Amino acid sequence: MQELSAELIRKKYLRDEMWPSIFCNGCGIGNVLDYTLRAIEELNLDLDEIVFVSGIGCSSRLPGYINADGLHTTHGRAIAFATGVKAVNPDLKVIVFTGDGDCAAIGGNHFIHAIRRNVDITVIMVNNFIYGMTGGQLAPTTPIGSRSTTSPYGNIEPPFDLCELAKVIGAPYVARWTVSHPYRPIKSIKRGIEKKGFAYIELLTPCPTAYGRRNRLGDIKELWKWYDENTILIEEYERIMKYGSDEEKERASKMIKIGVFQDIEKPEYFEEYYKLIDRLKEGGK
Ligand SMILES: Cc1ncc(C[n+]2csc(CCOP(=O)(O)OP(=O)(O)O)c2C)c(N)n1
Ligand code: SF4
Repeated sequence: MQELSAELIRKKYLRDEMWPSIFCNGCGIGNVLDYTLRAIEELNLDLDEIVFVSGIGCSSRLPGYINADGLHTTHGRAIAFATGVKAVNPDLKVIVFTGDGDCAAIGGNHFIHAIRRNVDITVIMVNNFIYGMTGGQLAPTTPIGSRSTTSPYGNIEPPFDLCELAKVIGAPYVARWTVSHPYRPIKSIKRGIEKKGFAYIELLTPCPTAYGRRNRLGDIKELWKWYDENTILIEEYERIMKYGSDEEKERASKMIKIGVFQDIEKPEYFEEYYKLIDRLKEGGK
């Protein structure tokens, strides 16, 4: 496998006519695209085997940049469309790009039911803690105390932890990383694509324009550093909660857990569905 330079990625995977991108300086969404394409390259997949699906939002613009079949659908409905694609083309790999608003607010119902059914899709959720595209409204993931256009005095709503939610509903693969380090997101995206069943990969992604600026998280460099300083590996969190001092526990409890939350095997919905159809065709009940 050849080393993938940015130039090679562009030639092999991207639509030239879509350049330059709409993303602001310092936005992490381009990294999400980069890591996804590197995962695809490492898995040696052909773009013809994949369909990219998204809703509406800055992050949902991603399928438009890839030289592959894609569906840029309606806000919140990416997972519903992806389920439809998988239903009629079970051999295709279906990758969803969705924002935290798209996935957890208007799209929350699709999220929980696709996991409950265990539909074989890979959902890459770009969590920037905010509605980026529409100028910075509160999302169900906005941390307590954070400012947005609709919480100008600080958010008082407890946020969803979508990894914990996906885990308890039973998603076979659940992971969260920050985009500030490429290796672990790429590894998780590969694992997610290979997983038979619903894979949820959440990438904490800086949005300097709608979130960082309003919450005074500093310039782009400081903002990206914030993600390293405010996240903790699950294993480290658990170690501290068991053996750490009160001070360490207090500090760890304020951090966002990153890592692999779940990696299990279970029956996939459309495999079961087509087995049932075959049984009925053979005259079974
Ligand atoms: C049915 C519907 N409701 C609201 C909107 C307006 N809208 C467009 S994008 C968006 C939120 C985007 O936030 P998120 O999904 O987190 O993506 P980001 O832009 O942050 O990547 C909203 C509310 C819409 N397009 N359609
Ligand atoms: S508004 Fe935020 S999420 Fe949207 S492109 Fe700009 S930095 Fe990225």
